[in-house]
Amino acid sequence: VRAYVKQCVKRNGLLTLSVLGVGTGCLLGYMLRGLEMSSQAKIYFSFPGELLMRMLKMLILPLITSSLMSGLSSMESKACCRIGVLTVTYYLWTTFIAVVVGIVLVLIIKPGCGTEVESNRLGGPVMTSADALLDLVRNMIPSNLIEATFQQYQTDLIPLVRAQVGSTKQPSFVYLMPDEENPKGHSVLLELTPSPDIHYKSVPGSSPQMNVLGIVIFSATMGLLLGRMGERGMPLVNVCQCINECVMKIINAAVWYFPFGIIFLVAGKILDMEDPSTLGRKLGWYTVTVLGGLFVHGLVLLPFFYFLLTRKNPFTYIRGLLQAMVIALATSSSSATLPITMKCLLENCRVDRQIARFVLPVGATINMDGTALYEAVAAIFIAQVNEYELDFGQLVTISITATAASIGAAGIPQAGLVTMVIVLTSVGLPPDDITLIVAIDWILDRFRTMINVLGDALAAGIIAHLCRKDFPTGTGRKASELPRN
Ligand code: DAS
Repeated sequence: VRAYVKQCVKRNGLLTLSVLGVGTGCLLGYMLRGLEMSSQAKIYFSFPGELLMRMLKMLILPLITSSLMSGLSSMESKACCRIGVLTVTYYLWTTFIAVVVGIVLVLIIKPGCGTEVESNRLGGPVMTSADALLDLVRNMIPSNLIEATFQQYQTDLIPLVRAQVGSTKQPSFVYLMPDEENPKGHSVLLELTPSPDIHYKSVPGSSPQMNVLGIVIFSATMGLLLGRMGERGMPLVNVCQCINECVMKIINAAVWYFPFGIIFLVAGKILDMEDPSTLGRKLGWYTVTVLGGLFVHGLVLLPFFYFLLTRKNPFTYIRGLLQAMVIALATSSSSATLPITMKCLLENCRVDRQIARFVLPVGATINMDGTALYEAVAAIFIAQVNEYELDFGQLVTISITATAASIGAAGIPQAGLVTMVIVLTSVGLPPDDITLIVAIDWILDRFRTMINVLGDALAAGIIAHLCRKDFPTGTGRKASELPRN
């Protein structure tokens, strides 16, 4: 009985505390909104939440590199290819389905028709979707790994940068930063150039975002090559396995801080948000459409695919993922949630370690069903607000570019807002019309991140089941029971 109670507290106690953390954070945030805190006070208040984000981000790089390199190096090549093809096919298929769900819902509900939403267009040159799509390829091949660890290439924001800083030169790196002077205003865009005259100031609570896609591509390539080096590669494989085990131990220790950090992370966000009552009038039906689409895709279609392909109860599996989904809701970053998703998969869902190590890092980077659905809905919503009739060909273009944009979106807060430029420009819509939906984006971002994480984790369970013959360890066994490989 003692062991069961201990296990129950370990698995559910943390989840309960995390859910209570989100609730307490919402309550605290609303209570403090009336106090009109100074921006400095807000930075101090949000500090415990910032520590939570930094703990999670700190683990992303060692987790992804060690997981992919140790996971792929121990797979034999045929199984590796089979899993790779199966994984990417499944990801593309579910992302496309998510986009179709979004398009059908937004065409039925028509949230943008008759909606009075002011758009403070910044003007400036229209960014072609080719530039943004080129970002996708640039980020796959980082010019050097140190830079990739700290910076993600983003030209999508050039029109906004030019409009705000009057710059005419081509910025190389652009980041959305909180505006210190006007915390309620939209972000200040800073620009980095690779030349020595970098005029970059670190703003508390924000930091350059990692180019996870580049890290994943490099680590997967290294893992495949290591696997073919036989004994010669074993020293590095062992190092990766040790790093991976240490990262999982750090996660097990850090998770008990999370409920406390979540309170201040959520409360800090609520302190800054626009008055919900004004948002409700302007963007109510848009929010309903996005949340409705995420619900249909995440809690109806994906579980149905899981049942169809594994003949197992999807909701038992999803119950094991609740901790990761709560962290996704609190952090709105699937990359930052990755360590917890990995922990849930191995300990609660008992997915084969090798499969989890490969499918999850790739999924957290390129599989974003929630983001794809959101970008399709947002683009058509913006077209409706502009009374711009989209024909069938343009809807097909939106479905393709929303899928591509979600692949290119990093697993960081509001990444989907940035890559939406690809979708808008692909059908001739003004890219800076994203200002129509910025105010509500931070809430919707949390829910679409939750669906992104859920989609990655369900994919790992499906792939593990379909490839169980390739792995004698099979699924359903505790990670600790798996042979050390
Ligand atoms: N916040 C992103 C993520 O981490 C999703 C998005 O911005 O659309 O998955």
